[in-house]
Amino acid sequence: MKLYTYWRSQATFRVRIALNIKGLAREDVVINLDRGDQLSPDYKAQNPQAVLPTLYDGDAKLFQSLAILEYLEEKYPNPPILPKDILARAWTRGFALINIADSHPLIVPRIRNYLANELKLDEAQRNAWIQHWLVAGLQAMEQLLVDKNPTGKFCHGDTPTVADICLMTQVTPAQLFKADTTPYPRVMRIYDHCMTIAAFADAHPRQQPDFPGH
Ligand SMILES: N[C@@H](CCC(=O)N[C@@H](CS)C(=O)NCC(=O)O)C(=O)O
Repeated sequence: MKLYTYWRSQATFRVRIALNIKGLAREDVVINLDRGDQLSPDYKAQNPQAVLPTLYDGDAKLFQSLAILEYLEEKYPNPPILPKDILARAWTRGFALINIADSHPLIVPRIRNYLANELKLDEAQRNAWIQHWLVAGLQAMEQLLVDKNPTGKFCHGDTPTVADICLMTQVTPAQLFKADTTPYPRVMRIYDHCMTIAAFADAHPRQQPDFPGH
């Protein structure tokens, strides 16, 4: 498989974790978001939305991280990243969408650039925006865990699911943008546990070869 990636792309981080869990090898092609490489004609020809990730499984092109996670689950079902029970599947998908659909889209580079260049918000105002939406997601996740699974090592059951993958990609930007994570102990316990698992730790932004300083 070939993955278009960048070290701090959270959407790509989700896919890296899923590929690792399923034991699928990949070749990385780095698209430097800080340089705006996603806007190059070459990359836009592959991904007209000009966003990461894009994944090739052989000749088949896949885009949008949630669609990619679902594809991987359907084509490579073992080990699974969705529970068997349909209500549990709906819960884990719902949990994941807090990050994928409602929180992360508000903090991506094109939004941050719009806030800076069009709305003329200064850095402090932009950081307040980012922290606000990240914390809103963390609060919702924490409350869902209080209600459903207050002591678990994973969001659901004894093995990682898409919920844990998306919990990771809620916490890492919160840490990157220095939001306070201490009010979310259940979220952070699961984050810490996932980071003891190679599939998660190896996919972490800091472990990527293109992480600055490597
Ligand atoms: N909903 C998309 C998000 C795609 C996205 O916004 N990716 C970010 C990196 S995490 C990106 O490439 N942004 C480029 C930009 O905003 O200009 C997914 O989950 O795949």
